[in-house]
Amino acid sequence: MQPKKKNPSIERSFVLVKPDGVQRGLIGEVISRLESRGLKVIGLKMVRPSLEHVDSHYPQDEAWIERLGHKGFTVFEEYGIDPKEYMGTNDKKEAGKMVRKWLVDYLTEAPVVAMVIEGVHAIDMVRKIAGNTLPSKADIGTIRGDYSVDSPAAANLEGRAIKNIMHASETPQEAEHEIAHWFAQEEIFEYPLAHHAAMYSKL
Ligand code: IDP
Ligand code: MG
Repeated sequence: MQPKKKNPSIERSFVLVKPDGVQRGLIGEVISRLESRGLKVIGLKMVRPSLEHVDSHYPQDEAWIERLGHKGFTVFEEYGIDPKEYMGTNDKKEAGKMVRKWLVDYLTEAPVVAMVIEGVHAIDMVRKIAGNTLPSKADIGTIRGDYSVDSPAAANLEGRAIKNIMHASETPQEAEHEIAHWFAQEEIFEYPLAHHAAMYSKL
């Protein structure tokens, strides 16, 4: 098996508080949940992104688009909903394309807060703190599970993206692309966190 990352102790992830998170006053809650687990904020800003900027934030490849269509279909299958009746297609790629368009519209509805997060296993840790993509499936105790119950069963019927408070990089490759896409080198800061000595060093 290929190693997942070279040095998980100084991994970087990219986080966005999405428009619903900003509009619901959850910026502080998201940051606080990341910080309280020992993750370090090394870049932070509020942005009103353009459609083009959000469009090139998300992958364009067919496999990713099909996966996006697939996520909703899993819920439809579970509840015996016919995707064709619900959103006009049985094709995952076609559904994925529709969802991607809704997603780009959603992320440009209001300002977002972009962050670079650093720490031990930062990518997997941030995903764990965020919870499942679909809030209806996210565990209680995760941000998405605690602050939403949205589901493809509601969103796809209305022709909109699932509102799930935050975005978090899924892989080191995604993180690298997203950090470079949203942050200039000089907007990322190196500094020591006082409590890291207590958390990680040999006493
Ligand atoms: P992630 O945000 O957990 O990484 P992705 O699969 O990368 O999940 O999907 C990107 C975003 O697309 C999700 O966060 C959510 O806002 C939206 N989304 C995913 N699946 C659906 C769907 O079936 N209907 C509507 N929106 C969706
Ligand atoms: Mg993703």
